[in-house]
Amino acid sequence: MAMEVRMSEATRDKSAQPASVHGRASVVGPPNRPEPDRVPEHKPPSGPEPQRVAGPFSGLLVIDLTHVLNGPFGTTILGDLGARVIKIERPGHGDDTRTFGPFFMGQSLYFSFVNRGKESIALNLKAEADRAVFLNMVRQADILTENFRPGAMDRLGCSFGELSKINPRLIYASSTGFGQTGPLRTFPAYDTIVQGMSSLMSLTGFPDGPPTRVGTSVSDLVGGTFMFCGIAAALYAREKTGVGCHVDVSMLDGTFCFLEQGLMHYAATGKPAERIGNRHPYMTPFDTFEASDRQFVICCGNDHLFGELCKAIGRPELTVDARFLTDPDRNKNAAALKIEMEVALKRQPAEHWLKVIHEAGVPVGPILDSAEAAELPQIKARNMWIEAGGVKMPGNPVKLSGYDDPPVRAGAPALDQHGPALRAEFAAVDSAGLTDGFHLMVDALKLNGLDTMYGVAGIPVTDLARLAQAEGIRYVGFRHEQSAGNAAAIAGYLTRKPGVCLTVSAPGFLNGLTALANATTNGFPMIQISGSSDRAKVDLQRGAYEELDQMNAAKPFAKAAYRVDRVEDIGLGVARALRTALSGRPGGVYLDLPGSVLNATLDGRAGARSLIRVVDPEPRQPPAPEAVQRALDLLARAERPLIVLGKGAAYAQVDAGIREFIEKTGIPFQPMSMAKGLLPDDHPQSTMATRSYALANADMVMLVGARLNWLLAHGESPPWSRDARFVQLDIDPTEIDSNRAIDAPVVGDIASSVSALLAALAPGQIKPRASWVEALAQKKRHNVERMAQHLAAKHTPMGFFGALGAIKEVLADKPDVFVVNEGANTLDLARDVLEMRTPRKRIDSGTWGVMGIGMGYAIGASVVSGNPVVAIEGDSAFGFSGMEIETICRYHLPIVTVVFNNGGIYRGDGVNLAGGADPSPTTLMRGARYDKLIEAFGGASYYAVDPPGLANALSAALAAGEPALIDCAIDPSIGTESGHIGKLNPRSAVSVGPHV
Ligand code: TPW
Ligand code: MG
Repeated sequence: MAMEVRMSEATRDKSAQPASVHGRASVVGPPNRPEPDRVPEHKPPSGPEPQRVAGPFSGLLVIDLTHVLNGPFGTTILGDLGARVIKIERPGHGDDTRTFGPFFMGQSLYFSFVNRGKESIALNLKAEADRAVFLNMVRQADILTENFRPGAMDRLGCSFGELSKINPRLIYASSTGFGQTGPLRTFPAYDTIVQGMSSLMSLTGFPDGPPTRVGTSVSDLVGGTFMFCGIAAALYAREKTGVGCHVDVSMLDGTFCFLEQGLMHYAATGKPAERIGNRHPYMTPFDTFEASDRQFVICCGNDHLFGELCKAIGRPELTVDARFLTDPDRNKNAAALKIEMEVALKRQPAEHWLKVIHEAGVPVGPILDSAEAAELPQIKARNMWIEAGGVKMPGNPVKLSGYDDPPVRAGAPALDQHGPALRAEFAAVDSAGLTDGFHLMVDALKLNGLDTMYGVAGIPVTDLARLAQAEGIRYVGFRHEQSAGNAAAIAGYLTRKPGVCLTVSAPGFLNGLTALANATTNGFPMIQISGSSDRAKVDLQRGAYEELDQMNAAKPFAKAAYRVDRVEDIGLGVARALRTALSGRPGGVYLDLPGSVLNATLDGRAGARSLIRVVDPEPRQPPAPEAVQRALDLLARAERPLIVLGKGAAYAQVDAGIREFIEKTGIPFQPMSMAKGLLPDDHPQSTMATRSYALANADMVMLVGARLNWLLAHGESPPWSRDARFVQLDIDPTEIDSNRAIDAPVVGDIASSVSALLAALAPGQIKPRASWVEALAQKKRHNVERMAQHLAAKHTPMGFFGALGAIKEVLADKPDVFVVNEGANTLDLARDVLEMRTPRKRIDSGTWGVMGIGMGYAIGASVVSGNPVVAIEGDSAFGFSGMEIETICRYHLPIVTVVFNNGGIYRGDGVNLAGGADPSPTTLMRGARYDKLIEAFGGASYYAVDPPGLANALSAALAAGEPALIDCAIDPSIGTESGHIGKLNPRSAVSVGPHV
């Protein structure tokens, strides 16, 4: 105590905190300020994590199953001394203390104080895949700690006996309330229970007050401390014996042996000791004393010091007082002595006495509150009030010469923060510590958050699909690879994470390749992973099973094609595929995996090291400031500006920014098909209902993530004005001037470009002419009225408009429903009729106008979102992927397929010009009942012949939330050949007979 005071004064001048320790006012430097009544998500600090500290325990691996306080306190010391501590927590909830206050910077300080520097993984030890990871950790661990009630670990099959079988060197430490043996072994224990039961509570407090709990959870902490001691001892023993042992410590044992004189008294007299306040039972004066302002402590251990003390406080006569001559005398008359001393002490403040008594050589010390203690220069000098993860907390109490004791340490982890990395590191290895290509592939995907796979199983990827599913990747098995690929592609579009499609060699690969090519064309991130045959045979064309040079076949159809030729390159292959698929303009990447690589083995640790977690796979690419300025200057000069929103704008997921730009500038906008809903279709600035007028008359066009390809007539006149000028926002510089001169290219990712435009936009800088806005509005009113008439048509058989009018009504109050759409008339008319209100809910044939995407897209959208899907399919379009309704039923997906059944491609009344029995090239089966198909798989079937019937069927199907198919009988004679793009359809110059 005396030393402490001297140190605090000696360091006062040098200290950045100009503090005396004796007054609250001197306490500077903010403590962690609690944020009351909130249970926030634990946010780990950003920035690089401080490295684990090197210490005497560096190299030791601790699996920490402890929770709450006692065990975590002990394992924190292990970590402070260099051990690597992996905290295993319950999935979803984690350590109970994560929800305990006080909170600071989004973290529970209760949790952070005793879990700093640890790694966290959420594992369910009852689930096979998690258990495999756990057992692999056990195989490699030095120490396992747990503080469950005895029996709990046994029930999990994780007793010391069981685990030491797979790792005899394992030190297994159990820290419990009452220990592994004895009648109370399974009793629940909390600190206060143990303080009471150990008698500590009866020894604490003043004689005239009730038994009192010590002001911290000392019984808990004692358990953790002794656990640490036990582990240290067991480590030393293991050096000699080569085997680990079971460390069994208890809070009660630990507290009991801390009772010191409480038990001495009982041992000597047979009577319990009594609580005596702050006094020492055998030394006097050794107590708290009252100065004029506050209490402080004097500890006087012998007669000589007593003499010095009396002189120092100006009461030398007390030394000759018969009541106080010897220590036993003073013990007997402690109360009287205290009164005599306080007569003097109360005349001066504590600060005065601390100095005077200390100078007399008598141990003396202040009584600080916790804020003062934390700011004590001595605490600082010893690195005992450190920073970890941005919060203040007590440091490492065990100092060792030759080892660093840094004042800034790694913080406590968020729940499962290190889960993906740890799962990869402790990937399944066999008993010889080997892993293989299958496992590495699964681990590489999981490490990068690729958690779903769409595919068709078979040689050589069956085990890959099986293992992926076992390891927690969702595997969705399809009937045809093209649909699996389409599902992966749309998943990529919706989530900005590449969708993964798994195919078998040669034919399966080729089936999937269509989807990969389509994804690339549409800018959807996707990875097709395909097994392939033995390279040695394929390359010499020796006729291998499913022989095909797949990588080279894929190249022209994908953004990139890679092959993994060595098992140790799997991590690299996945990393390259992921980054290529996502960065720049997203697209499809092919990854070739020869069967021989999948079943090649590798040392488990080397395998784990070979995996790569891709950092920032989709880096922002902000546009040049001058490009942004040029675009704004140009737009400011426009009289009749128009914004065209493309799929790229929808993909960017900067919906609010795009809306803000459009609304701030007042520029009318035209959404491309899949950008519908980015702003609601009924937005006053939408030109949906007056597209041709808008295109023909705009004098300035701003393309946002929309390419000037065939879908926009290559920017040519007509439909565009010859004099229109163009601004184009695109990630890919080669899109600029691809069809027409672009006056202001803004090359960058859409998110960055939109925010740069918003930041540079001056209020009122851009303003379309009122006459332009009014002309558009007028045209719109006219067209909307005309459309309403079409939609109200209730012919039987139904026309397209009648059917779509019914669907439009049912979907009007269901903005979360995805609309998937393909066909010719079915596609074109549904696009115009069905209003979209939320972004990325309309998915259709896209850039290629491809048929066959319907069921795959519907399944992908449903799997990633869980939302209901309505797939509106031409009868021809449906046929391309119709078998996937079995997939839909097998996975119970809430997808309602509506087949617009007009008996053919475009229409159902085609004529065989040869007059033979065969149907015409555009004819499909008359009167087919597609609803019967889904009955085979237990789905709900409906047959609708008029708009009210269709509306009822759709409402019922959506309400059920189950797979359903509605066959919708459409007049076979009203379709237009090629729908809205008939002009792209070459017609024979020499008549081939009557056209319909
Ligand atoms: C992979 C050519 C464009 S539209 C269409 C075909 C076959 C079908 C139109 O008939 P549907 O619609 O679906 O019954 P509707 O309402 O007009 O009767 N193969 C592929 N993609 C395309 N685009 C085609 C063929 C095509
Ligand atoms: Mg049709």
